Amino acid sequence: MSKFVPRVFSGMQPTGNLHLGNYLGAMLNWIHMQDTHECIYCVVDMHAITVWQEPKDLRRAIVDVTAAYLACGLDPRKSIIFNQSQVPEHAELAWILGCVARLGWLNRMTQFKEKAGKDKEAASIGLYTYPVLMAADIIGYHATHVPVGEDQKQHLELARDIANKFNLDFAEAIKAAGFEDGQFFVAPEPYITGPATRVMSLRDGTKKMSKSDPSDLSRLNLTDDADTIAKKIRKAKTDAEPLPSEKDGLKGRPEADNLTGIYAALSGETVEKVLAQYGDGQFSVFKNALADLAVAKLGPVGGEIQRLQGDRAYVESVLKDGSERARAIAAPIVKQVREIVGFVVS
Ligand code: AQP
Repeated sequence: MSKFVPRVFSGMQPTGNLHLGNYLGAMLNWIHMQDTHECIYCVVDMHAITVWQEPKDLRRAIVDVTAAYLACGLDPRKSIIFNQSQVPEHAELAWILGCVARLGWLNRMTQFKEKAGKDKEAASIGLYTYPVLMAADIIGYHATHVPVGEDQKQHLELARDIANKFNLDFAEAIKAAGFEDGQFFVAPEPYITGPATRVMSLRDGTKKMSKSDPSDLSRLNLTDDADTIAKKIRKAKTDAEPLPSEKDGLKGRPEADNLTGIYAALSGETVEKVLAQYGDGQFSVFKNALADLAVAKLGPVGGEIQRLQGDRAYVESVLKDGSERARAIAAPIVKQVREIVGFVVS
């Protein structure tokens, strides 16, 4: 049995409004895990600045994303909710882990390649080292489980590699510090599960739904009103064929596959059942039903986000309290890291 207490850590970037992909891919698991685990949920503002953010927009986005966390059902009495930059141990540990991680490991990260695009020379160094900060976020709390969407799988594997290499590189010092099994860091387990671990763009079924997509029509934001949700679903790209009645018929049809998956995830039904009901019928009938369902599920969340955005003082108090509680966990762990790597700690 592991000596590490089960502990959940995850985060989202305040780079815009939370969307359906964030909600189905990560947030639903976050909410459920609050009842079974000690949970730490972070607004990762230091990750956000790996691409340019207007300071006043960033400040507002941090509050807005926190409001969305709370509106979705994260409860500050059950979970620690905070913004990353208020706990300086994240940055300090990222530096140390950056000296453990290998260049070759980072060179393999596909998200950097996608985000940096053709002009890699112009990308920030932070965008390149982003996965090392993410490793520090997680292992700096000895977190054992990380609920994320499918797109984060590779970064999680890197966090595991960094944790294991640290344990190996410093095995003697770790034992000398009293960890007889040589395990200082725990290699965190990705928790990628649920009906929609990869929600795709409404404009292109081969691209993931993302906050940073320049087209707002590509995503359903949790703050969209009923008319906007209905409009986006009506305009969602589809192909010329009707929906198939069997799951096999979705192969090679990314948009139909995505919309069916979204319906199934929101309704709690299987894809087979959705296709049995809407297969062979007109796409417009299915889209109307999907719009009604999305409005019913997301509408109340959007209303609550708006209410909380009007109570900025409360939202900021949640972050302040959460940051103090987070720091109380991270600071002793990072202090031990300083000792293990050989710094003089006075
Ligand atoms: N489309 C998605 N489907 C399922 N899960 C998703 N996640 C993000 N998009 C999807 C999961 O949500 C959590 C927060 O991720 P993020 O803050 O990196 O969100 P984002 O929307 O991907 O943000 P950006 O700023 O737009 O980044 P890029 O441009 O990289 O996509 C994570 O658990 C993620 O897996």
